[in-house]
Amino acid sequence: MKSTANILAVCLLGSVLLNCTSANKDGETQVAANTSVKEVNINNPIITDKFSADPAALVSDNTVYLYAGHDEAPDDFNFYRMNEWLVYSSTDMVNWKEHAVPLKTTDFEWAKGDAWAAQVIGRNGKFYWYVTVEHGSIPGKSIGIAVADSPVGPFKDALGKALITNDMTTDKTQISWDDIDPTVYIDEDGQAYLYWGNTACYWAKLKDNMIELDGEIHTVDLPYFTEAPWIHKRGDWYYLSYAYQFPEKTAYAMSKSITGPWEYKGILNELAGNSNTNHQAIIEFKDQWYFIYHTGGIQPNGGSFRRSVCIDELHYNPDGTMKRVVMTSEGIQ
Ligand code: FUB
Repeated sequence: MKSTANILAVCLLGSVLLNCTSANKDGETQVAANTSVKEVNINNPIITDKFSADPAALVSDNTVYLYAGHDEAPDDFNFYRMNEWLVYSSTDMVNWKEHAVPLKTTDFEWAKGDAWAAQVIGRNGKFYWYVTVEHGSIPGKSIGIAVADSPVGPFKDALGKALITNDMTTDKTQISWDDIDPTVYIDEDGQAYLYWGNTACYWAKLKDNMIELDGEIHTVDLPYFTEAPWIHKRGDWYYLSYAYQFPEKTAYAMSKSITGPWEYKGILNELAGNSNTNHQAIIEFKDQWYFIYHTGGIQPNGGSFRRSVCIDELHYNPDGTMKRVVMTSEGIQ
């Protein structure tokens, strides 16, 4: 992967940073322009030696851990081929260190592949990784949980079976791939919530042990919900961002409670170029908010099934709504 800069762009910072007025020997006034050159690195995508997708991020101990699925589809194969997840860490959002592959679909004996979107959360010194995989015996996608003592693993199956299987939601949606894309949030009172879904957006409480549901599965109505819910909180607002329509944009809703009602607020990020998915994660780190997503930005073969994680800044309006993301090549400097 790339650490700081692999491509260097040099830009003149407005050309003139400081104009100095001085008198020459004839007494005429001259204006001398002091120009300054600022180096700008092309930091998006942040990983360039392999394809990476469906980012999720965790802040722990002054470090950001970035988790992604590994897009392994060959150039002539136009669907997802994903067998493992990846983990990277950074203390500045610019330089990323790759760690050993922390989790594969084969680590779940009951699963038969498809390392789709996932998210890690810490609780009581353990790190719980909620993953999407194809179930081996119950047709359809499912959600499993891995656990580790460190954010970089090693992770192992926490439950020995799926937490969510397709047959648990067929009363709500008939498709077999609706139980995907888990996002987890622990509220201030310690109650943990799992949101997930494709076509329908589901949520349920988790028990304190983080590996069992605590109550029934609910559905949230969101305009054009496709998939990829992500919950975050800023101040007293909860935010539920998600992939909207298909090809996907990112949209979001806000609420004063994690259980809703959610008020739709509009589009947060535009189509991710030549990738028909966009899959966002949102975190705050060292007083700056970040929007982490994927594009098909690595050429010539990047695209919907060979995606790459990118990061840009996220900003808010005074009323708490989020400003539309500006996807950049420069990323975080
Ligand atoms: O990577 C496989 C699937 O594509 C994810 O689960 C979705 O969010 C979409 O990005």
